[in-house]
Amino acid sequence: MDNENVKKKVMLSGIQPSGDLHLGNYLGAVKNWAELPEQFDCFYFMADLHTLTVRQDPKELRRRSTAQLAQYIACGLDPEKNTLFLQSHVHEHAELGWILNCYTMFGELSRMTQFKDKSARHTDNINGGLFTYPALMAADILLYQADFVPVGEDQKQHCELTRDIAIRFNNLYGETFKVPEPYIPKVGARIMSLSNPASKMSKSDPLGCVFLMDKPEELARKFKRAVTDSDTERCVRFDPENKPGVANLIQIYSSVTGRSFDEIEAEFDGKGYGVFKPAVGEAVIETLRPIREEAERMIADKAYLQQVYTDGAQKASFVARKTLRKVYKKIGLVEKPF
Ligand code: ATP
Ligand code: LTN
Repeated sequence: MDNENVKKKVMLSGIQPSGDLHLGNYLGAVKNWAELPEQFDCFYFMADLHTLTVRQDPKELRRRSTAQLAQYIACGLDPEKNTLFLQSHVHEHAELGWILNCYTMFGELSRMTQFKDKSARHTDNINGGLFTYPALMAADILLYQADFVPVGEDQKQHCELTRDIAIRFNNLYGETFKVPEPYIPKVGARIMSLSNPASKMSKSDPLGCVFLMDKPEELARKFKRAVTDSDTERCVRFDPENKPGVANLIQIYSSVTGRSFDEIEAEFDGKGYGVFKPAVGEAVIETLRPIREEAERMIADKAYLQQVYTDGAQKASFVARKTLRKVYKKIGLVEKPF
């Protein structure tokens, strides 16, 4: 069989448009995704339904959902090679989500650390969706018979639960779902907050966060202010334990320039933080400039984005529909006559 006829394995992931994409999302996730379509059949979506577990401003959610699509593309996710779509446009997600809720145990959901964290942070809105979120995430994955799910460490628990749900369902009704595996990239960079290098850079902590759409002046300011350490030697050395702020900046510089940690230490030998921090800022500015400019161009071209997410939803629906039909049949729902 030639290569063309070998069915590629399926890769699927999503990011919630609950904030704008940041450098951590890019270096730790989207940049790596862009290299996968040669090898895999890739589905990437904006997890807009998931954002509703926390109260959102409707106007902002709408803006961020399509802006995130523009940023995916600007980061290298070619819509010709990847299926890019909005979760809410493929109604099968919500439908299978409901069904899988009925195959997910209260005890399992109660053990999810993200539920515990988020319910501690939003005590005024501990809603049912926040609790049952992993069943919807399982639906996102299982609808596409995904083999691999590229996620960060914090989502591994949800991926494990997805596997358990798939196995449970398959045991009850026969082979229905592919049991997926988390896909943790070998060189996945974990980027920390510039203001607090002990916690990861995150949309929900905008203070030390470098957004892909930040203008160069803003980026320069953020890197100049980045927390380093009060070490008297003030030397650029990769020592995450004792110098977490500097190590984070070295990691960022290495990710955007491709230079090794040794090369970076040699480059800044004897130069101090006053030279190092602006140099990291400059390298990030040059990396993000074309991404921001391309994303801005697409955000202004609403018709183009609409075309991309329409095509994406159609392709995704085609696959999702097939799985959902199979599930309905297995569990005993009467086939829809129209
Ligand atoms: P939230 O603030 O809602 O937790 P987040 O900004 O931490 O969001 P996620 O939406 O959870 O980001 O993550 C989307 C993808 O980006 C995941 O694959 C995750 O591993 C990756 N990612 C997020 N933050 C970082 C980071 N600081 N370093 C590396 N990768 C990251
Ligand atoms: N829960 C993930 C976002 C997400 C996802 C998915 C990731 C929703 N559905 C399916 C991978 C596969 C998060 O909060 N980062």
